[in-house]
Amino acid sequence: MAALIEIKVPDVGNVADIDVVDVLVKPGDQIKLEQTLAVLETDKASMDLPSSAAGTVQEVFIKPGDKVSEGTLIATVLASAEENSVAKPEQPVQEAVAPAPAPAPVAPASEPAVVKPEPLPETLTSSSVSSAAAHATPAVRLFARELGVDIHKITTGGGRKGRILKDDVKNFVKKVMAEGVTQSGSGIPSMPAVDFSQFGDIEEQKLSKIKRLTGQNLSRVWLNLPMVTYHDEADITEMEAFRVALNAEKSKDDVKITGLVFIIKALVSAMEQFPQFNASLSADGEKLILKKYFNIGIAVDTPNGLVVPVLRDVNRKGINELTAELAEKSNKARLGKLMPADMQGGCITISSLGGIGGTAFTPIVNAPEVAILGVTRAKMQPVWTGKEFMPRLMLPLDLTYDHRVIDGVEGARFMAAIKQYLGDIRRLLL
Ligand code: CAO
Repeated sequence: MAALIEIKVPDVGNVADIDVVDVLVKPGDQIKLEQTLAVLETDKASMDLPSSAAGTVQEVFIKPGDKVSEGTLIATVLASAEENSVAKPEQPVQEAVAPAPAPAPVAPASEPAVVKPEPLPETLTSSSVSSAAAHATPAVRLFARELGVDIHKITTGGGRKGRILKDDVKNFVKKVMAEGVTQSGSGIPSMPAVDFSQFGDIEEQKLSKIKRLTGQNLSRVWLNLPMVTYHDEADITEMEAFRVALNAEKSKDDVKITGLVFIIKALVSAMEQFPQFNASLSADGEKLILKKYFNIGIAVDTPNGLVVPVLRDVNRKGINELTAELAEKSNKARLGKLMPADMQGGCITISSLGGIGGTAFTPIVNAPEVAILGVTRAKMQPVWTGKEFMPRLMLPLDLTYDHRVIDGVEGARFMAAIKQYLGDIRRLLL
């Protein structure tokens, strides 16, 4: 014969308004005697509320966030006489109240209040809680809650009969955090979704594949590399005069030489002088892989997003050859005709915004390269020679480097070398 048993909060020792932090059963669940129905928490202790009856849960009257006191109705359980030696099936419902045993506090009253944890990755706290009570002591449950871990997500425990131990909780956190780092590149909390339509009209535009991939790569680099950007200016007055003279010799249909080609040559000469800039850090971070080839990536703006074709063996090529190659590769890039091989094997990238403007910016290293050179618009400036102000064409340069590989002083010396080559391009011949 079955009877409906009301399960109430027992005498908890003069404490009222206890927080319900977890409810572990729902209507329809089959529960055993002593199975934990809910987890309660005061500011001093956490306690499991065991069932005083076995049977089928009919109704649950509390939810996480509620406050309960002695006598608060927790749930009703339909218990059969066979299942339930504690319940008295012959008693009427109203009289069949079987108070649960007093829950055992897990922390002494003198312990500090439980600190509410910061939100953790969803994988740790997911609310898809199984109704089965996890097999763990209240102390381990408290520990899990302090870390923001939903203990029901730990499927196997290392203790006797699969009991979840503190070490199981720690291992679970380590595993989830490691997975989070691999998946998102950071393990940092994700940005909240915002419904912008609540503020006005909006239109959704799908990102191009290039933009999405570039975004992922840039985020990965941003989070993995400690980057420093160093700014300086090169005096390109003479270089510009030479460039203008060279272009004047060209016929109308020839591709014109842009300042970028000289910058590429100057960069490579500086890389020859400072080999640590023509290098990559090994994946384990233990070795520097020095490259004996000089391939320069050029960031090219295209309608689909940013792409970086690579000019190969720049040290062996002259200004005219590089001019033709830059024009060909940047055209191919804009037409979306670059092959993967055209974009591989770069040693350092140049990001030039000089055609547009700007005074400085902080480009992001195109890892596994260790540096990137940013270029903005050259402009005539009065430069003090020690005796007088002279009008000089000054080119702003921005060198971002991976600080794990390049020291600040090396960065400054490398930039000084680039400036020297650009300031007197005859040095490129040396
Ligand atoms: N200062 C002053 N003028 C400059 C200059 C500079 N630093 N750089 C270029 N110019 C001038 C050029 O001389 C040219 O002038 P004319 O039209 O009078 O000949 C004009 O600006 C346009 O140059 P350009 O940009 O077409 O040519 P480029 O060789 O300098 O650059 C390329 C080629 C492919 C790098 C460029 O077209 C481009 O795509 N730039 C964008 C790069 C980019 O998106 N970077 C990513 C930033 S975010 O990481």
